[in-house]
Amino acid sequence: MYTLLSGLYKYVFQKDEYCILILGLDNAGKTTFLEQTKTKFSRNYKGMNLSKITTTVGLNIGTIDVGKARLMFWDLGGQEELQSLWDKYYAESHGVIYVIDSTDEERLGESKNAFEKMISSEVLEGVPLLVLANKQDNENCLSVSDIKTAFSDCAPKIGKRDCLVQPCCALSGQGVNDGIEWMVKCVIRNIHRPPREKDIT
Ligand SMILES: Nc1nc2c(ncn2[C@@H]2O[C@H](COP(=O)(O)OP(=O)(O)OP(=O)(O)O)[C@@H](O)[C@H]2O)c(=O)[nH]1
Ligand SMILES: [Mg+2]
Repeated sequence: MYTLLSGLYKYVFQKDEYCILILGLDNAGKTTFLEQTKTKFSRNYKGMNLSKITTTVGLNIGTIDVGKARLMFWDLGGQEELQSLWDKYYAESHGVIYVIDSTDEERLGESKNAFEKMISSEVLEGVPLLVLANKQDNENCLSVSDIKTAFSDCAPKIGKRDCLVQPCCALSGQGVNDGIEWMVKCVIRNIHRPPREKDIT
């Protein structure tokens, strides 16, 4: 009886856990996005004042539950000297959210280089990629289509893995739900894909 009840309890309440990396250049809006995500998806989370967020040295961690999935986020610092730490987390990750500052055309090339280096890692092969075109509240920002064009030569390296470029405003929360829901769907699908299919992609 105990076994039956504990099995039922686990079936109903146990979550499948997925680790999601949040990467991108410094000032892209990664920590703001994480805070906004926690506020939107955690019932009792009292969000911090977004204007008080300062540059990340090291990492921020956050967890949310979406249905039967538990997402554990690792938001890493994006400054140049911290980017060398990103790959230490690749082996553990089930998904990557890459944040781009759509108002910073000057650093778009730098962001593309960091993105290209990240997706070139064999360890991340097949892992779903959510690219956030952040700061869409600025009327002079680059559009999703501008960003896709600027990143177009990354396409062969992205290969067949799931990839979505999502317009977003981390400050207001616009695009956050859509992005997270897409990521949940993809990580679940990816983990249940037969290994042979994963090898091919
Ligand atoms: N206008 C606007 N500003 C934003 C948005 N998202 C973030 N910011 C601002 O961008 C700045 C940097 O945000 P952070 O979240 O600290 O950026 P980060 O990517 O975590 O930076 P590092 O920790 O240094 O890697 C802050 O001043 C934010 O308020 C957005 O959607 N719109
Ligand atoms: Mg940060």
